[in-house]
Amino acid sequence: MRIELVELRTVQLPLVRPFRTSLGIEADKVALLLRVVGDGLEGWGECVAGAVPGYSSEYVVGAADVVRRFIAPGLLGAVDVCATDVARMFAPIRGHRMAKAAVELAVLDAELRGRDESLSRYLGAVNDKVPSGVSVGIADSIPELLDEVAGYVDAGYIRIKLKIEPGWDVEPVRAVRERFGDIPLQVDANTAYRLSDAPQLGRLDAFDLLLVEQPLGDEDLRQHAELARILRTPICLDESITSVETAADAIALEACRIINIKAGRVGGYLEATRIHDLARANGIAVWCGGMVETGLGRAANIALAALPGFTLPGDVSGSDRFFDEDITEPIVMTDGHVAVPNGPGLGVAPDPSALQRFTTHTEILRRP
Ligand code: SMG
Ligand code: MG
Repeated sequence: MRIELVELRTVQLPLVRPFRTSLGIEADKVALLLRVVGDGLEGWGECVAGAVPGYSSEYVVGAADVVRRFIAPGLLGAVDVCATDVARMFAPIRGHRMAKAAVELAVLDAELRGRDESLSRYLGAVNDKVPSGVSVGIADSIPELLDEVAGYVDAGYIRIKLKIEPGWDVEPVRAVRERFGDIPLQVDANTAYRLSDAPQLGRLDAFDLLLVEQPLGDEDLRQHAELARILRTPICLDESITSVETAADAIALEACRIINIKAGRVGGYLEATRIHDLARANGIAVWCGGMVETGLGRAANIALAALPGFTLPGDVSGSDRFFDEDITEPIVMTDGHVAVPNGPGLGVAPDPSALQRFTTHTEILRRP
């Protein structure tokens, strides 16, 4: 398509409850949204960078700056842009995968709408609904955690993920196991441990967890491989997997048995499908991660999660897990599953009034 306009829009949505991880606590979701317009088409993308560079080095204002200064001029100056060209076009800009992923998604959404094809079909989805897991933040006390988990179990979520950190690991896991029995349960440390914590992490082996996600630093592939030889619980990598190349290295090193795929973290949905294919060919299970996305990114994640290698439930919860009101029609979890959107492109679009109310900043860039 010939892109005429690029819109950068920042939204801020209050969370239904603060979300605390080993990285910090957030009471609002701040997201950069991108809109591209051209050839009579419109496409939306959501950038998963957070308000602060905690989960990764990217952050909302930085991502907006990269798009404004280095990516939008390329998009607006090109005769024709295809979603499959975006990664190559902007490869000279190092890193900034979350920003690039959002751009690629917006172009892909517009293209797919133009030919009336859904993102799920384009990516190779084989399911029309996917199992819904939920990620539970660090609580102030075990009783409060159990109350929160009970709400999700009652609502029908079929897998629970507990955020952990040193000082909040074995006891919450034990309490959840005792109260809820053998529900599918896993934990996520967001890099909070060191290899020398292996004995403490080994105590989690008693609880038959599906996996322990990213216990060590994002650059510690070799140390994860060492930890994997000590733990019985399978290691799943999240932050460490930034591309198909790092996925290949992690697999070769036996640093993980499972990969959490987040399209934003790896530079886009196309790279995400390559990691899916590589993992599948190597007998590595994958599941779809979440970044507290609005309905836009959430819809795209559900499409990805419907690919055949996604054999574990993902962090693909209903919009109401995080938001009283979303900027799109809400994603609804029913009977432990969310429906894979089948409309053209993302299959959802922002509601103009909700979008307006949650917008904190808008910027429009046009073809010179
Ligand atoms: O979208 O359901 C969601 C959130 C899932 O826990 C979740 N994401 O490391 O996997 C992860 C975290 C990253 C976001 S919190 C910084
Ligand atoms: Mg994680």
